Amino acid sequence: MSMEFTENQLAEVLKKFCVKGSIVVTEQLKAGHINGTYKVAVEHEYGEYKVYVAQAINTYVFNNPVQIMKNIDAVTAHIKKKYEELGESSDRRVLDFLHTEEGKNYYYDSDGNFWRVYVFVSDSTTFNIFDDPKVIYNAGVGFGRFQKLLADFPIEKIGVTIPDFHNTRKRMDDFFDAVEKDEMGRCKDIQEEIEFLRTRRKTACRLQDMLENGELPLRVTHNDTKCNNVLIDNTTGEAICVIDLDTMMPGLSVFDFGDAVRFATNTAAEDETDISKVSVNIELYEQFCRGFIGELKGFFDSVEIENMAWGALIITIELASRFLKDHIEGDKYFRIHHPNHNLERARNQIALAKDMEKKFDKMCEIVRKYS
Ligand code: GN1
Ligand code: MG
Repeated sequence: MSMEFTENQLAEVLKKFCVKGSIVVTEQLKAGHINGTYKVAVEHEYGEYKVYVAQAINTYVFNNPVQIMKNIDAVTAHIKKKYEELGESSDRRVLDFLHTEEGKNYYYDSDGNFWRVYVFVSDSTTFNIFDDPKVIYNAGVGFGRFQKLLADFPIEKIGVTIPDFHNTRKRMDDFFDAVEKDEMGRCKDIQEEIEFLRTRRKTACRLQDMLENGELPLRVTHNDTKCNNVLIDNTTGEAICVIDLDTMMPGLSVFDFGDAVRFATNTAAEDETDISKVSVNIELYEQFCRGFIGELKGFFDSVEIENMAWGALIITIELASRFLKDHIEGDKYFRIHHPNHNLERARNQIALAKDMEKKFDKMCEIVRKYS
């Protein structure tokens, strides 16, 4: 589905969310692979400027967007309350969603697009590549604090927005079903990658098995902790606020840890095609552990601690399978910017998983050091 919109469409959306004034700058934010995201600066009366983020939800991926907005409402209200209880300001530290005249935090436009708008957090940046140990430490603290703030959020109050999102057994089954069907005839050229996933299929189920056996606890988790989902303060370099709350669901803490590690400790971008550049930067990994696990000292069960590094490896294998499946099926899920983009992403994740396998003992040791 197209996630490109014109300035006129954005103006109509902002009007619905009661924003008065005229758009002066529009910038499409392209880091996410799913939703359509625009940063819009508006000039209000008396020359005052305000910046918003308008997002069209990809309803091919999220077929119950109203549930997403309900979850977001509950989660952001909870975080605000927590800061109040701590006697701290929640200003800039939690996303502030606008409401329509009817009091809703979403709006369906005349073409059926599902929109939401929030206030852009001023003086903040997101990183797609991490090279500064301080910043990655702070990102770890940011995700850790987020988990802590939600520790007493009632799990039954959060609805499932994508069923089986990190059910890796199902992900693997779906992948091999797609290989079987081979609807675009692309499998003949990717035998090596398919073989890699075949040999890791059993490993990939480890944490799902543990969840089903009751060995790992279900928690309220973010499930998409790519480190570009934590806003970093331009001045202090500290984490301000966690964003992209669409996949907030009951899940495994080890995957929140793992997905952050997968993205931020990669020495190359997620779609770098020169895979000799792809590896886990252990120094950055250590800083993330120090931030995330250090912030949550005493919070995790010992089984979770023992399985953190597994979370990183398995989420990387899972994402490789998701990118490759989408390539096999004709790129319907992840937005691509050129042909074979999903294949390139999958190869990158496979290289990363292989490097994690090599460094696995060290990765476990570092987690233990900070727990
Ligand atoms: C997607 O939208 P974005 O880029 O934050 C995906 C994640 C993947 C990620 C890989 C809902 O996240 O699961 O890990 O791409 N989100 C969804 O870059 O599928
Ligand atoms: Mg996302």
